[in-house]
Amino acid sequence: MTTTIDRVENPTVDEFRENYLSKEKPVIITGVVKHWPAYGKWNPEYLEKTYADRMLPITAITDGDYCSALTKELSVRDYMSYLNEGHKSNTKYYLAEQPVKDHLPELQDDMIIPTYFDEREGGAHSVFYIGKDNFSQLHYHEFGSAVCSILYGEKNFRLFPPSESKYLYKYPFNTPLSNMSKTTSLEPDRDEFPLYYKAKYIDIALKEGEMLFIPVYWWHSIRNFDLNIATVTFWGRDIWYRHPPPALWIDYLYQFIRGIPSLTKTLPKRISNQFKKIMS
Ligand SMILES: O=C(O)CCC(=O)C(=O)O
Repeated sequence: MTTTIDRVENPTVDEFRENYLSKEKPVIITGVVKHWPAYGKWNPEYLEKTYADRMLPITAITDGDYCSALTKELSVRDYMSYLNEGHKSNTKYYLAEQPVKDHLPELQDDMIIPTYFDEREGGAHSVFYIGKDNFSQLHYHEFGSAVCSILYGEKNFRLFPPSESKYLYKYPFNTPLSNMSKTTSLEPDRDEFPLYYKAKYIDIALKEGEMLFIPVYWWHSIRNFDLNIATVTFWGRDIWYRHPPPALWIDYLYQFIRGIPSLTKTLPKRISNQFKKIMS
């Protein structure tokens, strides 16, 4: 079942915090990214011309399964030709989730970190994505909020509220993939994943110059059709950010209980280190 999302032009920090951040409600923000130096500058020709020989880690995703993806190094030139040529293979190359400051630090100042969030939300870091004709597997962020900003082209998001978690075939909590769904497409097999088709979702075509606020615990998967360039800025801390939504409580309780044995092993050492520090 599809639901809708607000599209708001340049909201003030107070409007954003009151209407969206505090309610953990996604929104499309317009009129902000268009003022970044990156807007109108970051495009495939510019990147290829300026950084042709720069090597980038490219993720190779087979059959939409992000969880078992491999990484290989390609130059900007080779990656752009791969995208331009168009390939029919089940393995798709994707420049995904790479820190801008590590790979193209010259571009770091072209982005403006929005002031909607502050240090209570944790530190911010930005990564970039350049892709075409591929899919990013359904997942949520448990450590904080994120915004996705489109500098070139268009990206298609499917967002599911946290309340729909029961339909989304989450990997179990005792695995490193516990924030991911086992589904690997927008239309997973109906016999294998029947509940998926009961979930409410929002489909969004996020356009050039727009920014999407993705609240903590909201599930999202992404379909890229034509070539696009985007950044995602994450805020977060290394600990759980807000209490998990009721739909995930049982899973989180299970994870907590499983963690107790390792906590009892490390706790005495931590206390004794602290004690030594105080006494020295
Ligand atoms: O754009 C993508 O492919 C993935 C973005 C994403 O999943 C995220 O922002 O967490």
